[in-house]
Amino acid sequence: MKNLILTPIFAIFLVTLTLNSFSADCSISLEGNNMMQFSSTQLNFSSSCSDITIKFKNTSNLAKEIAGHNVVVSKDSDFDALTNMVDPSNGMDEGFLPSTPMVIGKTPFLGPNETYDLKISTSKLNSGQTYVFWCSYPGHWGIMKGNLVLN
Ligand SMILES: [Cu+2]
Repeated sequence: MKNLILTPIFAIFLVTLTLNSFSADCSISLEGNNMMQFSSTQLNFSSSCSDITIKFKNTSNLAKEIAGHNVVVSKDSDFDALTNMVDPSNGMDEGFLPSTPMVIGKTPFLGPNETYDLKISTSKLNSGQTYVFWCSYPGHWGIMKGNLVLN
């Protein structure tokens, strides 16, 4: 009698476990809006992913030259050094940032309704380390900043 009850429960548990591993969070959508806000302040990816993708869309109606949005991924401990390197002379496609290993991944500045899939190999990320994603448009990163973690 005991087995008759436990077997279906165990079967449901196994199915749930299998479905979860297939739907592991390896790709997450993110938007930047007119109010200088990201749609999330926390991005949780699964450490089982070989790479992660941030599917970014700028939903603002402001031209990228006036207030573009992008996504930069770095260690939180490199954030201050990187914001000090922001210089428009580096160009919009580079997010105003120079080439530096402190940038783990970045997108160009996007204008209204533009999208960009930022893919990062998880070999560049450690579980338990605090990473941040932020917009490198001058004046934006005070608000447009969130945490990225591998769980
Ligand atoms: Cu921005």
